[in-house]
Amino acid sequence: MKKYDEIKKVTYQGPKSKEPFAFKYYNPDEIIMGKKMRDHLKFALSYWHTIDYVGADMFGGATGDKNFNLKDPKEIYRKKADFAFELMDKLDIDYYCFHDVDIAPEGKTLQESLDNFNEMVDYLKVLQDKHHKKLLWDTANNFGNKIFMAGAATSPNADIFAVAASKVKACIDADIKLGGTAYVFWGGREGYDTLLNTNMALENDNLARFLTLARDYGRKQGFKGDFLIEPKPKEPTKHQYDFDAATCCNFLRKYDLLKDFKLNIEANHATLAKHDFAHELRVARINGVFSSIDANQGDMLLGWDTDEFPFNVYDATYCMLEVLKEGGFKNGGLNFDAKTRRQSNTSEDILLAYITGMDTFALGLRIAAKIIEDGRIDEFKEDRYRSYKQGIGKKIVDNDITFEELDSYARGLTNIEVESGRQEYLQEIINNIIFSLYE
Ligand code: XUL
Ligand code: CO
Repeated sequence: MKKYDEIKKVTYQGPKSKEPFAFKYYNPDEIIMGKKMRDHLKFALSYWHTIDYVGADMFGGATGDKNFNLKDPKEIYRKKADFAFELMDKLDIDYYCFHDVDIAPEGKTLQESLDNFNEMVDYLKVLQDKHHKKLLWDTANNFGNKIFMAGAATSPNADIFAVAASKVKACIDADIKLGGTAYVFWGGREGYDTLLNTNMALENDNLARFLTLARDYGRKQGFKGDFLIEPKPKEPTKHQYDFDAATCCNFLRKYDLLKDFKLNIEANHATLAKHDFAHELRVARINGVFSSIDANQGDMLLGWDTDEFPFNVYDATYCMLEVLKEGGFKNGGLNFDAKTRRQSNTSEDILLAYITGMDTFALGLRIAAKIIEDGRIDEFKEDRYRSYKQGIGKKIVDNDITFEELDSYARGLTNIEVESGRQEYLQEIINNIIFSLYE
């Protein structure tokens, strides 16, 4: 197998290619349903695992090294940034995203950390202009440092609320400077482990206060993008407040934040909440809060957040079907943790993880487009609800009926038939489209 340095650019070679460092399905400038694949997919490189993760798990330390034989922390982070943009060039990825602590070393004080961060933001600006890349979103890591052990906005200590605000403020400023189109709040440790020590009402109100203050600051500074919540049901806390898409919608509605906040749906978080990935996307869509996707998948047998690079074609297909039905990404995109496995500890593995993930979603897009063009699934669904197009059904959806009228209508019914849902037929259609795609 070729070495990382030998691979200058990963190009599309089509499904018959056996070249490991080539796309088999992702052809960035190919038009599908009137749009380039790159614009449908809006791939974003996620900094954290790609650039910083070195294979450590709960039972052992690093298996890789991302310090590039350097000692000075500032030099290391500059080199990491160079590496990130080199990767984006090789993979033809247009966007990236990061946490504050991913891009710069943490200092001994908050002030020192902010200075390091701002210095690196300026460096990223130089790199993104030089490499013609765009920031999709950034976020503050308000969960790693021990001061956040009891949460950030939901910490029982108000000083921590202030520290968290200072970090988010710096990230919003950076987002504006780098032209990001979204800002992400993943809950981190905003949740609890036991009700015995938790004032849930105050913590929820404070979380809403924090998001409102961040929104007000961002808008005042001219940020026009989406503020995003990334739902997750558990991990690190036993119960995360942003449990799933429906819970987040309720929260946003209760605190009057729906105008500015949408969701960043992560595949692995959906399954941790015992939902399909597509379920979470659909809930977001029907509530008008779909924006962006964190595409790494989980492992159903493990049951924790494995953040694995995506290779499940069915999930990617149903995901891209939701994205197409939504009319595509607007301020959001599709970011990858693409966390290589602990045993995959080389730069080649990072490329291979991205190639597999991007090809999986490219294939998902191609299949989803075919499902729409084929039309059988949509036709079936449309026909299944035809009773709401006329007569009593039409009156129901037009809100033009009373319970008394329904009662007298129902008493007059003599022959009621509920038709088969035909799930078997529909699943066969999906398989048929998938497996005849390259015949
Ligand atoms: C954690 C997770 C985060 C967010 C950004 O489970 O998914 O990396 O995507 O904070
Ligand atoms: Co995520």
